[in-house]
Parts: sequence; structure tokens; C-alpha cells
Amino acid sequence: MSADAVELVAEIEELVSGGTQALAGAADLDALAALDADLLGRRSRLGLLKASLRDLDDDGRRAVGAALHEARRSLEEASATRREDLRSAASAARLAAEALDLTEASGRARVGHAHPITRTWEELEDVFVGMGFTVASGPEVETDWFNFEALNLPPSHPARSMWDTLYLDAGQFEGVGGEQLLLRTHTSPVQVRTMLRAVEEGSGPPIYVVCPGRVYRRDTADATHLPVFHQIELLVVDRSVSMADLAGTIETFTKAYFGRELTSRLRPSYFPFTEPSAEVDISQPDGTWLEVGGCGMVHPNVLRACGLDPEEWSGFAFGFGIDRLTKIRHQVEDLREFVTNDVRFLEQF
Ligand code: FA5
Repeated sequence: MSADAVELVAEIEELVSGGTQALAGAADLDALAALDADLLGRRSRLGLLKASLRDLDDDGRRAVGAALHEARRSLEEASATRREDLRSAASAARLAAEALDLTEASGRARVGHAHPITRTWEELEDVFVGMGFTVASGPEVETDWFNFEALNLPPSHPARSMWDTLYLDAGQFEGVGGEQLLLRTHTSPVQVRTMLRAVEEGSGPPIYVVCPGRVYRRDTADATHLPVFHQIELLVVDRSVSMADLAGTIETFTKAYFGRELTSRLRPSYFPFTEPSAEVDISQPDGTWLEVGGCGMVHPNVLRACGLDPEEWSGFAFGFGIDRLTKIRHQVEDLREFVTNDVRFLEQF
């Protein structure tokens, strides 16, 4: 492991011990929420370290990634413990001071926390960073080329109907150059952007990235569909990777995120950008299966469109629905609950 990585791991350990002490000493729930943001928020030192993983070698990335995952876990635990303590102390004090206050239950301090989908997004990033992946992102407004064509879906390909697309009329913007713009229907265009960038910059392959993000479809909302939802894409490009590596990665992820008791299965399916392709189901606590994503071996045409030689490189990819993963993890009946913003629902998380 490089000296840089050793230093980063030591820094993370210090952040955890300092952070744990600070959390345990938080004077009230507002102070605790501020500390949570400082220690765990996107712009926290831990957040910045996650973004800098790409500069490390493979061993370093794995070690620092695992340390980041562990750090987040123990700081979240310390925060939850303090929150409970403060809540019961606040509740006891209020009871003592206002012995006749029958509104105590509804009057207790409400401190915000991240939305359950945001939490899943961050936990998924942590799980994959712990497995040695770096995090990439791409724009939500995409061109037709990135969302479809480079993914082996030329204009008028019949499989385009798999994604009911929201197109943008960008005619009034100068400089867009006649390209058809749309709201991306999946996170797969980030695969294309990542491969093109790696080739252009000469930084890869090998490529090991995950790309979480918001996506849009003209889908009618129901228990398992939302018109605006979230996916996490994973892309590996290396020499001679196989479908067995893909299945192994999905199973490792399932256990890391859901715990030992849940498992995954692959069903043969069709996506134009992978060959072979499969649908991924995850067992639900009630014994049924819910489809959470698609996956497969990156199609040679996609590698070619990104300037990679399919004789030399092979890859696998998957795209999972983050909202569906959250639904399974927390046994939520209906995805629409996540967007109606009923505080009684959100408070449970
Ligand atoms: C795709 O979007 C492919 N890009 C996935 C992929 C990536 C395949 C890489 C191969 C390689 P699909 O349309 O099946 O596939 O969507 C993937 C997942 O997104 C679904 O399994 C589901 O979990 C989630 N999803 C799809 N539509 C919705 C929706 N309207 N609301 C919530 N989740 C959805």
C-alpha cells in the first residue's frame, strides 16, 4: 500500500475518534444535526476523501474505501446513540416541567434527517467504495447519442420503446447544435461517458466505477414505479472478465447491503447494450422476488463506440433501481410513499 493510503487511513481513524467524542458530547439535537452534517455530509472531510479515491492505486483504494465505509458506520452509530439519549433526556425534562402537558408527544423536537432514498444512495456508494470502486456521475439532461445511440440503440431501434422518454425542446438555446436533448432514462449513459473519458485521458481501462443518479421516464406512478426515480450503475472493464464475475459481484453486494439472509438471482433477459443480458431479482423478506435491475456483459458495439477494442477488453455492467432497493430494505409497501413527504412516514427512518 502506498504511503499516501497509509496516511489517509490514519487520518480517517483520527476523524472517527474525534467525531465519536464530539457526537457523544453534543449538547442538544440541533448541535447533533450540525455535527452530523460536518462529519457525514457530502462536503465533509469523509465525503471529500471518497471523491479523492480515484487518485490511489488499487490496494490503496480498497484499504481507504474499507476504512471510509467503517468510519461512516461507526459515526452513524455514535450519532444514533446520542440522538436516543438526547430524546429521552428532553422527553424526561419536559415531563417533569410540564406535568400536565398532554401534547408532549406531538410537541417534541423534530430534527431533520436525510431522506431514506438519499441514505440508500450514500450507503450503496459506501458498499461499492468498500469493494474498490470509484464513484462517477453524469448529467441528467443527455443527448440522444449518449442515452441511446452509443448504447447500441440507433434511431428507430425497436427496443427504444423499453424506455418511455421525455424529450426536451432545446430549440431556443443557442449553441446546442441541433442535437436531440432528453432527460436520461437510465444511468447507462454514464458508462459511455466514463469509458470515453478513460480513453481520452489515457487513464484506463481497467475501469471499476459506480454511478448513482436521478433518472426520468414517462411511467405512471404505482406501487413499484415512479416517473422520477434513481438508479445506480456499475461498470467494470478489464481483460477477460466474465459473467461469473458479474454474478459474484451482485451476490457480494446483496449480502453486504441486505445482510446474509437475502439473496439474488439472474433471469435471462434482453438489453441492446449487453450480451448476454439478465434481469436481477432480490428475495424479499416475505419470500417473494422483486426485480431490482438489469445487467450483462458490455456489448462489443458499445466498447467500439467508446474507442475500446473488444478483442482486448471485456466488461460487465448493471443498473439497479435505488428506490426499489430501499423498498425491500425497509419493507415499504408502495414507492409513492417516498415522494408524498408525509412526516409520519419519513420519521420512521
Ligand atoms: C435499465 O434501465 C438498464 N439501463 C439497466 C442495465 C444497466 C442493464 C446495465 C444492463 C446493463 P430497466 O429499464 O429494467 O433497465 O431498469 C432498471 C431498474 O430500474 C428496474 O429493474 C427497476 O428496479 C428500476 N426502475 C425502472 N423503472 C422504474 C420506475 N418507473 N420507478 C422505479 N424504479 C424503476
